[in-house]
Amino acid sequence: MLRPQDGPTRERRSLAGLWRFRLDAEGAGRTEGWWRSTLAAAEDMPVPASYNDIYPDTAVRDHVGDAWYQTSVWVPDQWADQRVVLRFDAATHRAIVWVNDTEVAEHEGGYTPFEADVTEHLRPGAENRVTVVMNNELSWSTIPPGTIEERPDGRRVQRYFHDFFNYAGLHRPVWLYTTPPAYISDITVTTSFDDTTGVIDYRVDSTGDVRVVLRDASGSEVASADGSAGFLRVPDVHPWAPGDGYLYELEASLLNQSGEVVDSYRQPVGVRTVEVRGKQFLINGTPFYFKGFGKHEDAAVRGKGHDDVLMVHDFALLDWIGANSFRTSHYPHAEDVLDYADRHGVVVIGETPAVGLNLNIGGGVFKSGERVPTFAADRVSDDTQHNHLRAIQELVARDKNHPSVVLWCVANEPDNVQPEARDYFAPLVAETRRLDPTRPVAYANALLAPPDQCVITDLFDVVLLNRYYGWYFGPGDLQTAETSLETELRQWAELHGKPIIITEYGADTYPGLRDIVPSPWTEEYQTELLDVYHRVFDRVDAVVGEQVWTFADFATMPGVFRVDGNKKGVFTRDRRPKSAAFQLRTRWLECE
Ligand code: GCB
Repeated sequence: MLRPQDGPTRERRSLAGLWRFRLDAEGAGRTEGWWRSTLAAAEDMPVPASYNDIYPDTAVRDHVGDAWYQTSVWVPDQWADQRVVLRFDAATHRAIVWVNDTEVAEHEGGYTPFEADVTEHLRPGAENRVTVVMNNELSWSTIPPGTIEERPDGRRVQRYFHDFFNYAGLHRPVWLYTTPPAYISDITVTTSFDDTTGVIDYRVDSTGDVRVVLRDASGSEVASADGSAGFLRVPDVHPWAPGDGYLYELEASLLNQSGEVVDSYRQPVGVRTVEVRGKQFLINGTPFYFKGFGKHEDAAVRGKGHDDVLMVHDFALLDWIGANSFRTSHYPHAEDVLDYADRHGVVVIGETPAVGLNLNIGGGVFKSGERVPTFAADRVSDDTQHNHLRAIQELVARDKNHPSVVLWCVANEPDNVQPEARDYFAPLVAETRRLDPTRPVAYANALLAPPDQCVITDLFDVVLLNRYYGWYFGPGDLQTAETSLETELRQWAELHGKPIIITEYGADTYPGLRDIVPSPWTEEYQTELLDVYHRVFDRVDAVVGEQVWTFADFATMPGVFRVDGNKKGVFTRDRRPKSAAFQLRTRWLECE
């Protein structure tokens, strides 16, 4: 699915702004047909944004069930002979959409786009009603999973096993856009090198003859070809590389029988390769060391609402601190973010929303006592796997052309010890590789058992480890943390001989809490813990990356382990630096 764009044959209109909004915990709107008229008793709701924190009201923040959004859009007369598409960059977690009185789309999965051809349902030269019923419930079959508890007073409360607030709503842009009736529906590019020549393997999905032209960043044509699939060769290519987001532009044109252009689409292309060789992770044949963060989409008031202001600021902070990469924990981030990463040479680990597939961890906290099985007919089961597969398919379909994305992370901290985990993951890994043979595949591993008890890591290309020695394990004891971490990393390296990226390490830190003798929650403890980990990473050559948990403090569900959310940020939620920010900046800029 191509992102909407303006061009000689296409036009787009953003539906951002204030929509009518109404909560519907009882689900009355579906039976009463609320899409058929102007939404009654509605309040204003900005789009894009999560709805939870816009009004200071627990009924909104903790809402479970349906929520209705509605807007009106003027469709110009000139669009009458065009194909018109309604596209949601995301709707969390599921949505049904109506245009005027007609249902046009249904989608589940809160972080990937969906669209509908609404040509037949729109009235050009008139106002048209767009109504969406959103639902935020998580169950055993959803990705991520969750359960709903009913309280004695009848209230329904959403529980979940992951450690970030269950924000919901229209988090990302919504578009109405046109294409000609005959149109280009998809483009796929993969790239390689033949010595200093860049080779672009392209495929254009459409219904007719295709011509492609490749231009460099100055707009000069460097290659062209006829046909819907083929290769373009660029002598003396300028590769896309970490820190150098050089992009070519592939213009694909769909031609009619007289050779006239009926549709065209411009696809940015970064020429680069990714390879895992032994214990190394190579980008363009050169060993790459990941420096950066696991990062959430999260901000005060907006929740997970996409915001260009915060996006540009966050990338500026990544640059300031000397980071070269981040992981889109724990779901695909907005497409604008990946475009930005492409253009600025920032390396991305792209993750699915498969987080919380582990009943031995709750809200980020490890449970003690007997191990609880996660994979079972009445828990994470075939239905979950089916939805997980779809989440992978939609992620790869969306992000396959982004040079910044170098690795697929198909799950965060799943139960990797229960034998059934292998049957669950093997088909998912196989499908990811089939969909995209060019990128390595991984999952992020939690410390549940020693490496030799893990039943899934050999299915993957890279070992991603989230580690909390000195925090959840032996809080306050950094000496033991240092030896335990080193021992464990050496075991992984020996057992698998694959590159290891530490995708999480860190400590909750209350900003401004200081101490001469570092103790948990102080800024000094956070910096000292990071120092301990860095010493170990520098001694173990299989370690090819360090991504601190986390970039900035973020909202979580309430709990006694969380003080106004998760405080492991190197920046506060409003992006002020803790001491650790200066420490990381020194380390990361030094080893550039
Ligand atoms: C983890 C999870 C992450 C949590 C973090 C924590 O292992 O992957 O989602 O937020 O720990 O701080 O507990």
